[in-house]
Amino acid sequence: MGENYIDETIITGSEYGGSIPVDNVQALASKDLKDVPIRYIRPEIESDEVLTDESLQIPVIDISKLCVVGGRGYDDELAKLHVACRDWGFFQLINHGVSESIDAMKKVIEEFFNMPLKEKMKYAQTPNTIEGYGQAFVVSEDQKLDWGDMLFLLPLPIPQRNLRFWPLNPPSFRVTLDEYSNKLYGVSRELFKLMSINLGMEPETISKLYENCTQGIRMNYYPPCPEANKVLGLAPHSDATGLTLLVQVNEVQGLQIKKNSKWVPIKPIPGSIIVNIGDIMEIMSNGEYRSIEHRALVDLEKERLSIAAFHSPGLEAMIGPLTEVVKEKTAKYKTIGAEDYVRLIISSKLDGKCLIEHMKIQ
Ligand SMILES: O=C(O)CCC(=O)C(=O)O
Repeated sequence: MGENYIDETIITGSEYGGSIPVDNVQALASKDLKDVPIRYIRPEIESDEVLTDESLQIPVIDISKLCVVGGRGYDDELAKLHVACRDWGFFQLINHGVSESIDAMKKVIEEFFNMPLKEKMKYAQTPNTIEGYGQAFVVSEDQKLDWGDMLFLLPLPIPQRNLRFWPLNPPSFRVTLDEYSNKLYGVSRELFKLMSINLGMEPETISKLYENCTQGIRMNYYPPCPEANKVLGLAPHSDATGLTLLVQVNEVQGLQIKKNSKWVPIKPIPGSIIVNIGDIMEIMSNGEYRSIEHRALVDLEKERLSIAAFHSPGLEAMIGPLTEVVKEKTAKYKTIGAEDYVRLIISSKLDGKCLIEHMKIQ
């Protein structure tokens, strides 16, 4: 199994620690390397089984059919959403109505990563912060490294934004990210409503917990790699947060999810949002919905970019199975405060689904 990936946090500010600085991968990749440094090589991936059967794809949910309760196609699509959350933990969302924002965000993020290193380094992570430009959560000197750089920001809650890490270049970056954050938060709230209904609760039960949502947006840049089949852009992990909305920026594929111990390559529908259930949603649904391990591969010749928006309840929330879901059944997970949950993320050297194992009641 892969290395530690505390990749999605619900953390704000500096108090929870940061990442050990390592080489910029984009700069490394531009050096016409013959051999990739050993810290990026992952011998274990050679023996991983990857499904080549293209008919096995995650469900596609048309959210336009879910706008009017009881409207045409509503019941079928709602049932499909429930199956997607329960049996897959991943689905593609189409007709979401936020395409303009997504296109604008794709453009600014491509522009940002194409800028000279010196310009990007103005927004570099600083000791003890998780926001900024750099790499995700390197916690030891001998840890294997991902073949990718990222810019990670926390747009929500708004009062806690740290604009020091928000690029001023390209000039439209900040306004575009602000709009993107707002639109994607809106989509996540719609989904929470539908999931609440599917879990037999009042429509607002889940979204109320996300009123003070912590939203992290992680923009990933994976340069081409001369040994693409030996490295990983992002090692296997499940998202520690509630719900992730992921957008692939260009046409280069690389996302794979784990299903029945095999890796399934995902083919994003152009314009779609890939949605996945995070650990918090698995816990709150008492295991009815599952967070799924996934990873990102890189390409031999082309760069790949993606944008992941992670949504978690505010720090005042309790993380545990919802009483409305548990009813007379047994709670399968512990209940702890969101701040303690964050500390649990940070203090464990996570491996795959290790965090959720800590939360399970044995
Ligand atoms: O690049 C991708 O497709 C996956 C990104 C991802 O899983 C993440 O940022 O946590």
